[in-house]
Amino acid sequence: MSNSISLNDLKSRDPSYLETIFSLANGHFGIRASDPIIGSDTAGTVVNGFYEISKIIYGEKAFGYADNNQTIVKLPDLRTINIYDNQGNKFDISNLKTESLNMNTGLLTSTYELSNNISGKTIELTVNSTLQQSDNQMVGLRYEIKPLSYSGNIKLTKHLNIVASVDTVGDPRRAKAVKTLEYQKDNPNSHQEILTTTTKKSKMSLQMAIYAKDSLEKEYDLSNGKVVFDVIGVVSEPNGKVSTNDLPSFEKIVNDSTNFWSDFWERSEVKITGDDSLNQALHFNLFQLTSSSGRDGKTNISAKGLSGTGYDGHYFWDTEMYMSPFFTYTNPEIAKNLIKYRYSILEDSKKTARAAGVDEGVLFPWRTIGGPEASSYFPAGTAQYHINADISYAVARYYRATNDEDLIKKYGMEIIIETARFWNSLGSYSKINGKDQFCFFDVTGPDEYTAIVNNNYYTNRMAKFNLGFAVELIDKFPEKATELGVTTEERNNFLKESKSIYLPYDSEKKINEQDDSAFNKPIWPFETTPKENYPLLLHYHPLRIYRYQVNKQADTLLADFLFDDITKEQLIREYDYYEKITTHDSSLSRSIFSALAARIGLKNKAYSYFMDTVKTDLIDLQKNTQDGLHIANLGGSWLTVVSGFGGLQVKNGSLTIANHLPDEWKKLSIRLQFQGRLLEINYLPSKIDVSILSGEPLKIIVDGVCRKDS
Ligand code: IFM
Repeated sequence: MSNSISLNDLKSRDPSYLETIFSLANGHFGIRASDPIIGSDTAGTVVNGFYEISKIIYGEKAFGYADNNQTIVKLPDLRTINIYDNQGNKFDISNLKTESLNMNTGLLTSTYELSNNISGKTIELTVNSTLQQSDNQMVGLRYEIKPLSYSGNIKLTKHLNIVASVDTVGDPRRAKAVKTLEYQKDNPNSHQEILTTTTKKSKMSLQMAIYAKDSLEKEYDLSNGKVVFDVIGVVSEPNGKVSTNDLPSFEKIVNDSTNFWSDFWERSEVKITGDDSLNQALHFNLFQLTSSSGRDGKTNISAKGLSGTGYDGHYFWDTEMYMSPFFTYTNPEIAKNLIKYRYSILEDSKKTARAAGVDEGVLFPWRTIGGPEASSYFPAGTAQYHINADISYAVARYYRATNDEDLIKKYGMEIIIETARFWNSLGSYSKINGKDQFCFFDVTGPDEYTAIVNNNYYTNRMAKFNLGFAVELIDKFPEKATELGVTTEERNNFLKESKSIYLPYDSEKKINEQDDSAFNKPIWPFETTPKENYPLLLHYHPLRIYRYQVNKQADTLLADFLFDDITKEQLIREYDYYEKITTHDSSLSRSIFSALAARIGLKNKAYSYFMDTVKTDLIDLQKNTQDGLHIANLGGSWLTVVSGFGGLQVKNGSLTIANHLPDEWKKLSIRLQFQGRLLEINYLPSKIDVSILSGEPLKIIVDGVCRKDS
C-alpha cells in the first residue's frame, strides 16, 4: 500500500493550508511547505523551544497575573530559491502542479511550473525536501529544473530570506507578530551562508546555515536537459551554533530519514483493512504527531507542533492527555523525554503556584514554552489546575506501561509529590450531604465554555487520582519520599483527601454533574444560533457563554473515558446528556466522544465522530489548519482507534483489550509496546489474536477473559 499524501487527496488548494499539511519536522525544527519562488507571509521555519517574550499589556492588571507572552519565532524559509533566465529576468510566477509526501521516507516532492511576465516562457521546478531525523539539525533540499518552453541558461541564487512577522487580529488562536529580532548574516565563502537570529527580550540566539557544494549562486545550461542543485540546511539548537563541517549529502539525509520512518512503522503500525482512506489519514496523523514531538527532554509538543505558529507555539495539557499516550505505547523513550521536560520546569511551576496564592507544591503553567505561565486570560488559562493532574496521570500511564522505576525515582516522583502538595493546599473540607468532603473552589475544567466554578467533576476526579498515586509511590519508594521531605502526616493527609474528594452527582438525572452549579444554568439556545456563529468563542463574549450549559469539549466524559468507573447505564445517560450541549468547537472533543461511543456500543456515533477526528486537518474541519495542525487531535485519533475500537486500558497493572470494531472494518492491526514487549494485536469481527513479536509472554485480559499470549 502506498503510504503517502498528495494534492489529489485534498480538496483545498489554499497555499497556507497546503504549507501546513505538507510541513516537515523532526522534533527539533519544522519547515512549512511554502512556494519556493513566491513565498508567503506564513512561510518559514520554527524551532522547538526558540521563542521571544513580550510584556502582556493588561487594561487592568491584578496581582499575580502572568507578566510575559512567549511566542515561537518564525525564522527564514529554507526552501526559497531564485531562478533567472539569460536576460536576468526572474521566474516569478509559480504554479503548483503536484505535491506528495512519502510517509515511508519522509520525503516531500513539490513540482511547480514557473514563468515570468516578460518572456512568458516556462520551466519546471521540482523541490525535494527531507529532514534528518537522527542528528536532527539538517534539512536536505534537492532542486531539479527542467526546460519547458524555455531552455537557455539559468542562474540560481539561494539565500536565507528573512520573513516579515505579520500581525494577526481577531482570532486568539493565531500567533502574535514578533518584531524584536536582530539578524546577522555571514557569508564566509561562496558556498555557505550563516544567519544568526537573536531575540532582544528573551536573549536567545539561533543559527541557521545553508550550504551548496559548489556555490550558492550558480549558472546552468538547460539546453542539455534537467539540472540538479543540492543544498543542505543546518538549524542549531536554541543558543547553539551551526557547524558546516562534514555535512552529509542529500542522499545520506534521505537514507537517515527513511531508516527512521521504517523503524517507526515497524513499531507503531496501525492498519485498518477495509478503508484505505482512513488508513491513509491515520498514518498522516501519526507521521505528523511524531514529527512534532520534542525528543530531547528540554522541549515538548506545542498545540500546533512544528507545523505552524498557532497558539504562539505553546505547550498545553494536550501533550499529556492526547499526544503522549501514543508515545507511551509505541515509543516510550519520547514519552519519557516529555516527562523530563515537565520536570525541568518545576521551579517555574512553583512560582506559578505561589502567584496563584497556593502555598505548597507546584502549578504547571497552562501554556508555556520556557516554563513561566504565559496565559493572559486566567479564567480559561491558569485556572485550569487540572493540568497538574493530567501530567501526573501521564507519569502513571508511562510507569504502568514500562515499569521504569528509574524515571520515577529521578523525575516522576517529585512531580507527583509536588502536584499532590498543590491539591492539598488548594482544597478544603466542606460538609456536603452530611459528610466532610474535600473540595476545590473556583477552578476551570477542560471545557473552556465554563469557567471559574466550584468542584469541576473532571478536576476533582483527576486530583483524587493524583493524591492516590502520590500515596502509592510514597509507600513503594519510602526512601525517595523521605528525600522529598514527605512526612507520615503528609502521606496520611493525601490519602484522606483522595478518599474524601467531592464528586458532584445529580441524583435526579442520575449522572455526574460537570460542577456544583452546572445544571442550574439554562441550556444554550442552540436552535436559534446560526451555523456561521460557531465556534462560539469568535462570536460571543465569554461572559455570555459562561452563563449557559454549553460545552466546547468533552469534560466530565473525559473523566469517564479515563477511569471507566461508572456503570454502563450511567455512562449512556451521561453521554446522551453532555453530547446535546457540546459544540466540539475544540478539536480535542470528538476523539473522546468517538472512543466512548465505541465502548458503549453506539456504533454509528463512534464511526461518524471518528471520521471527523481522523480527517480533521485533511478536510480542514476546524477551518484553521492554515495556522498549524491540530496535534492533540492527531493523537486523539490514535486514542480512539486503540482505546475506543480496540478497548485498550491498563487495569490493575494488566493490559486489557476489547473488540469494538466498527462494522465497516474487516480487520484492525495495532502494534504496541508494553512492559518491554512488542505486541501485534489483530482484531477481526469475531475474534482477537495477540502475538508477542518480541519479549516474554504476557498476561492480557481479552474481552474480559485472562489470556497468556506468546
Ligand atoms: O488545550 C487546548 C484547550 O483544551 C482547548 N483550546 C485549545 C488548547 C490548545 O490546543
